[in-house]
Amino acid sequence: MNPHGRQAAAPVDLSRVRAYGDTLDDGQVMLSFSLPVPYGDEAKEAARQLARQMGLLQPQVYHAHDLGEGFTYFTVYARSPHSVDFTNIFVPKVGLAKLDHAAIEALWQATMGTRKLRVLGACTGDDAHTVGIDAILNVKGWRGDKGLESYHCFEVRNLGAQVTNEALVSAAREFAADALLVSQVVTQKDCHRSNLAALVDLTEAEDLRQDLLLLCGGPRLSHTVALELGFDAGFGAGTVPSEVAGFLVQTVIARQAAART
Ligand code: B12
Repeated sequence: MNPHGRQAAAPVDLSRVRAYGDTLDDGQVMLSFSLPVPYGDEAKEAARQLARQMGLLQPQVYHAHDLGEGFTYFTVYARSPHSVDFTNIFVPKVGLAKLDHAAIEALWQATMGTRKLRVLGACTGDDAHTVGIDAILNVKGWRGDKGLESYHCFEVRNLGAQVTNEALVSAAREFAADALLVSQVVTQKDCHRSNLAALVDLTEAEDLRQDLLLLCGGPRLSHTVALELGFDAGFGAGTVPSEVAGFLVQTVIARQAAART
């Protein structure tokens, strides 16, 4: 017993972790979805049956809401019999030292002198969500962390929204960019994947890929997805500019050192 009169927590078997609701290993999960059927008892039964087909046990419809026009929204509580082996999980990480503004500037100046690292940013394809790329690039920055424009070591150009891959690559050539920073927020029908993969293809076709660091970011992007798509790094929700600045400076310096040896 602990001081609160509760049973001491049982040790967790990390090789078979299950969802946790009320008690360890009970497998309880909550799921929400909509169906294109009118609200009513038949709709709730349809939601239960669908949950069973997903492999969930004892599904209960906790909440159903009439969305109108023949659609219903559900929250279903159920038990999942599945587990994962947490000891066997590997997630690629950007993995470089996290440096603050002053350390980033000092590292660049000590190694590269007065040359500036040229950064070209854009929100590409049909995507008009510029707040994310602005948060990384603009002087004001994000969450008290100043954007790349506030660093002496960067020369930043932000092309804004709905930039085609062709226009971005053409601007990269004209600007002699060291790095392209691409934001993708809309992910409907996986348009972010096809658009980002097409950019990689285009930089290869234009014989620019080896001269550029390709970074992408957005709330549904990760370093893993970025690597899958042929980018050098990916940054997700909550990224602050200094993480990106640190990655850029350390990677360009490392590449330059590797090229010399
Ligand atoms: C503001 C907003 C808009 C504004 C955008 C204004 C503007 N100038 O940006 C307006 C009203 C125009 C808009 C329009 C639409 N929107 Co909208 N919008 C949002 C909203 C509410 C906030 C987005 C935002 O600004 N977040 C704040 C920023 C700071 O966060 P962030 O983008 O994640 O960026 C951070 C990281 O991801 C990262 N990052 C981002 N980009 C990059 C790039 C690099 C290189 C790096 C390193 C890091 C990085 O760093 C940032 C700081 O930490 C979201 C919902 C939400 N709460 O997220 C919906 C949302 C993104 N919109 C959505 C949709 C569907 C649309 C529309 C299609 C709606 C419609 N039917 O018309 C249109 C699309 C327009 C278009 N052509 O793109 C959906 C997208 C769904 C999806 N998965 O695809 C969302 C999620 C809403 C929802 N729940 O359905 N939208």
